[in-house]
Amino acid sequence: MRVLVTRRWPEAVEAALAARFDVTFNDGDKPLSQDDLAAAMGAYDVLCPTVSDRIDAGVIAGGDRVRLIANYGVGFDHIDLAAARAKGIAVTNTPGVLTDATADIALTLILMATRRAGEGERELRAGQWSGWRPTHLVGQALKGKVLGCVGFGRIGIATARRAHHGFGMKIAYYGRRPCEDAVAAELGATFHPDLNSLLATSDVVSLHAPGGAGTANMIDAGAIAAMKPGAYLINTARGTLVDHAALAAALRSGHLAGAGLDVYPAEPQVPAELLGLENVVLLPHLGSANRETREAMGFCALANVEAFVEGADLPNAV
Ligand code: 8YV
Repeated sequence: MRVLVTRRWPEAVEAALAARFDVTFNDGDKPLSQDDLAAAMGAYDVLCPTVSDRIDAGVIAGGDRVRLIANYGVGFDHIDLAAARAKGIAVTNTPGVLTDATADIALTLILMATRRAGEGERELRAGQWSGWRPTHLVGQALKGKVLGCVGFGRIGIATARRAHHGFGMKIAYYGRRPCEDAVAAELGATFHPDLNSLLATSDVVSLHAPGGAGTANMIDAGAIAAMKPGAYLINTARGTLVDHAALAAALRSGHLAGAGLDVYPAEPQVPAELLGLENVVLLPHLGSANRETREAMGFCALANVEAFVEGADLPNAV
């Protein structure tokens, strides 16, 4: 059983994988090229990609040996599922294990944006801090403000829990259907079946919808116009959800007070119009980046590979 892992994984997971399978880890900091990925389809039985690999129809057509694509990560919009399905290739992901880490980064961005922490750090490091004064870098409080979650799955709910129980925020959400009664009761969460209605009511909007064609540019110029003046936009989901030219315009005009982003449409490129703006916090896709989570993601992917080899039901088929 030949397995290709496209990036280096935490040591403990690599050791566990290497003990069971003939595994190749793509060494180095660079993702594999599209040609390398296509060639791998004919040379390996299992491919373990990450969000930085585009497993499109061209790659999938590259060979007939791969039978399982075990993604290291929960989002799978970088994998052409229809092309995989057409060739009978199973696809799995790693849900659940990165919920807390990603919700932590959502809160990091909410706090950094509303308390102007990035601006303050840049000012201090540039030697421009002139000392404490009552009007210096004054941000906004979270207590009593409305957090509007666009998407209310595991990560949306975990973000809302932190914001509500930890910071006293009120919770509203938009999604395909209302959440479980127990969650709604715990958080006092208000369901908005209409996106613009959620946007109009939220002081902080946090995106937790999957990427892909169905959600591309859902936060476009019209949606941003529907947001409350002085609101904040937070994105830890996928960059493709947002029209960044419209976001930059709203940040420049002051319609939005700020934004916090961890993801971008064509990573590692960051939309140039954002780089010069003080009121946006820009992180390099850190959502799942803590040691425990990255290990758990690896062991979750490994469990899927093992189940596949044993002919058992795949724990996380998508
Ligand atoms: C992962 C993510 O680190 O799981 C996801 O969907 O976006 C990340 O936080 C990344 O995808 C690794 O493949």
